[in-house]
Amino acid sequence: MNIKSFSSLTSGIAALAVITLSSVGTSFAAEVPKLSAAEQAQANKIYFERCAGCHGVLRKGATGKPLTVDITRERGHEALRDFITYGSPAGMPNWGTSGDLSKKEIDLMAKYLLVEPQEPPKWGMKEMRDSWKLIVKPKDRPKKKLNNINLENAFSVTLRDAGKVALIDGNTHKIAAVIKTGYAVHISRMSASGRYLFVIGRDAQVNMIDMWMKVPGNVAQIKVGIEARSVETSKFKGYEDKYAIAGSYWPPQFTIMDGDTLEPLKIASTRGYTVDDPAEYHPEPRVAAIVASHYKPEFIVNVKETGKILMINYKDINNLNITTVATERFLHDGGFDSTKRYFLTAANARNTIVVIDTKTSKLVKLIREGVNTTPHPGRGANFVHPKFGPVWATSGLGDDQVILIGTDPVKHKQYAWKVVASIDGLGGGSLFIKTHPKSKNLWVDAPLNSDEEIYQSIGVFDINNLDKEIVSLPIAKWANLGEGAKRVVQPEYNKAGDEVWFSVWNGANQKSAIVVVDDKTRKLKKVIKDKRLVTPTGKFNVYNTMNDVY
Ligand code: DHE
Repeated sequence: MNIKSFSSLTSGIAALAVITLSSVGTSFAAEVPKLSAAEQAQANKIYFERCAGCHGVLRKGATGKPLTVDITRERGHEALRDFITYGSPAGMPNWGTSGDLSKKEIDLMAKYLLVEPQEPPKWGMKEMRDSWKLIVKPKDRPKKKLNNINLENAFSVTLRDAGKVALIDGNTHKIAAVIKTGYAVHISRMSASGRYLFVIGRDAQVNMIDMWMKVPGNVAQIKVGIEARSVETSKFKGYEDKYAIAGSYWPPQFTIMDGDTLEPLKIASTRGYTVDDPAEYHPEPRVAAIVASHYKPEFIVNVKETGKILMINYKDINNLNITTVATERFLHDGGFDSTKRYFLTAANARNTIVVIDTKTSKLVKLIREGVNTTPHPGRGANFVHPKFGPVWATSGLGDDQVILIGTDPVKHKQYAWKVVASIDGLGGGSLFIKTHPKSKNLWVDAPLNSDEEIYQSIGVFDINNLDKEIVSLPIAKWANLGEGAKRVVQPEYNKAGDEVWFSVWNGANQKSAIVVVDDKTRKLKKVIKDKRLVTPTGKFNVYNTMNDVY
């Protein structure tokens, strides 16, 4: 395989599709199907879009089960086909009965899983530099803000299948700009000053958007790999806006970039031994969540498959000092406690919450007792419980429980780093939970639940009265969009904490919307509808994101 031939490829899918062509026509064991070049390319595309996130590029498993050929060949074509069609209560989506994949596509994927996975190409400094575009040099950028958008209350909204973000003014509820980003765009993060917005696509394209431009737009762009999910910026005092970091799923590595230009400065591999077994070398330890420490010049990087958290000190960028904390495997997402000193993150396939002290760069605790099944916090939700004091909450994918963990080791020592309560949420298949320091509400979604009434609604608790049953609000109904799945996903507050926004996530050819609810009355305030709002999912309020308010 010739690496040079990939340097011009712009999307991960294309790269994944091309690399397997060389394997077509090679002989496999008799029972292993032979796929044509076109079938391989199509299956690669589907696998990248639908499967790789949970099962891994090399199919070694993480949130999803391993799909290596020793396992798939044992299962056989029919069992694989049925599993893909109907899904499982453990969280495998029902790709067939949901209508997402056709019978023909499922048959192809069942065959594809019987064929040995191919390793995608590497993506090093040369490929990165070739992909790097400095669209507007720092010296040519505005010297002051040139637009009327209330930037601190703007929202960057992921338009997943459009490969764009919409910048919505939180005061007027109007779309201020729609900006092209990477493929199947995933999350947005802010620079510490709030001037620059960083967006990462699943194809590992990072876009840097200048919010001071008359119409905010891209000033730099780079591809840090072939598949990625996370991006963050330096936030420690004295290093504001200095560096950006992006974690890749493939190749398994992280890249530190110049915070003004996205010029790639340092790449480091995350390959290594797992925390379970010092003899188990993992070839694909993907980078999941990244947060920026407020206590030290450090990035905190979750390495999913090895179960290690890297505290990367960026003080001396040429001599990176990395503290490796052994925790638990399959690290996914997480966020800070209300003091921003402790990082709480889910090793979700191990039903564990890991607590890291960012001041000492040490593990505080692996919390297992009382943790819900497959916790999925997003960044979690912080509030003061009447009895337990400050707590951090998460919902989960595998059951309907919302768990509260005490986070105050000084004044509420007896509750610190323990699951102090587990309460009935809206349902399993929950992805995100949110509150705001000024609010008395705790909002919980369940977009991956199998019950339509549940996945089209949002649940809300009164944080001073958590014994009272959760109240369900029919957000998708309020949006009145016509046909489609209309999954309600990710609550996000405005800066003032008096409005909460929800995405009503429909198919790419169907109508979607953002629903704004008055936080105090829990009544509908506004439905933002616009044909440009294609598949809205995550929303990132500028002020809350730059200050880690959640
Ligand atoms: Fe995400 C955060 C990975 C599917 C919406 N998602 C994250 C993070 C990771 C991750 C590692 C934490 C980033 C950070 O904090 O630095 N997501 C993955 C996957 O691997 C997975 C399961 C499968 C895949 O193939 O990508 C996946 N994610 C999804 C979706 O399908 C969602 C619901 C819709 C979408 O837009 O793709 C989705 N993920 C989000 C959102 C966040 C996120 C909105 C940020 C939440 C926050 O509050 O910070």
